[in-house]
Amino acid sequence: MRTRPLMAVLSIALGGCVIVLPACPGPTVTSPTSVAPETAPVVPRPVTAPPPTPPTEPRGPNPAPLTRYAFAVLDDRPVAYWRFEEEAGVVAMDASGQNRHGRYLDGPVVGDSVGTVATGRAVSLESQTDGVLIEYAPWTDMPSLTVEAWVRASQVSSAEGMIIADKGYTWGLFIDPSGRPSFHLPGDIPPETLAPDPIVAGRNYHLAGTFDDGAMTLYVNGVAVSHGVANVTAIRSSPQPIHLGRGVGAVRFEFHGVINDVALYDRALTADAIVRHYQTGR
Ligand SMILES: [Ca+2]
Repeated sequence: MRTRPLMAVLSIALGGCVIVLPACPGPTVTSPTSVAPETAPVVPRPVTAPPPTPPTEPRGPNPAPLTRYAFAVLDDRPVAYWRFEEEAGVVAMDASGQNRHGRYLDGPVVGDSVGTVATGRAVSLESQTDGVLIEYAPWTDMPSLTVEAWVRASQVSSAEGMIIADKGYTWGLFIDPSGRPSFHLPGDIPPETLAPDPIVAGRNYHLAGTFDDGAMTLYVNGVAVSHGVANVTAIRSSPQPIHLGRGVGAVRFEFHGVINDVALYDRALTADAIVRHYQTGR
């Protein structure tokens, strides 16, 4: 009977693995020449390393420093907050820290201003199609709501009215054809709230609309100028995007002028909070 060579026996017993080959699985024997790169001491981080970015800081390639107005908004915990501090690109950063970014449509002029230092740069919308789009997401379905924005319109009257901020067929902050601000649920005529006076072209305004259990209020420069009662007690959910400065499905309702610092909250802010925002940002 022939006897298998010892190496062949080991090879069979170990499934074809030969102990002396470095490619075999099992405990690793490290050659002396590979020690240096593998075991080089870890250099501790310098004590001056910057701390992690707080969650409320805006994310992006060029985050703008927070203004006192931005702090006032963030103190009231918005669900989304677009400051329009970008100077280029197509992303409108959400400063709420929740990454609910928007997208600039059709090349609006970014980096403009409504003229107040507190609110910084803004977005200027003068063509029929420029605006900002925030794609639908479940967070946009809010039974109670506050929407606020700074605006400086370059024209006030229009054929159909001008959208400031709108969630299609759900709610809208609007300038009606005669130039009067409105916060309404689309389709209801007359609108639930409507300012008694038109805005003036070239002037800055802080506008806010609130909805709570069917009660709707429109604020202009911190003053509640119109109250209304909706035919629902909770804003319905709908898979519609939010859009600023224009309609989405057609070239309609285009806003002409500058929009700045649009914030949304999933509840009705108090009158005190809204006047505080106006006073801080004007
Ligand atoms: Ca801004």
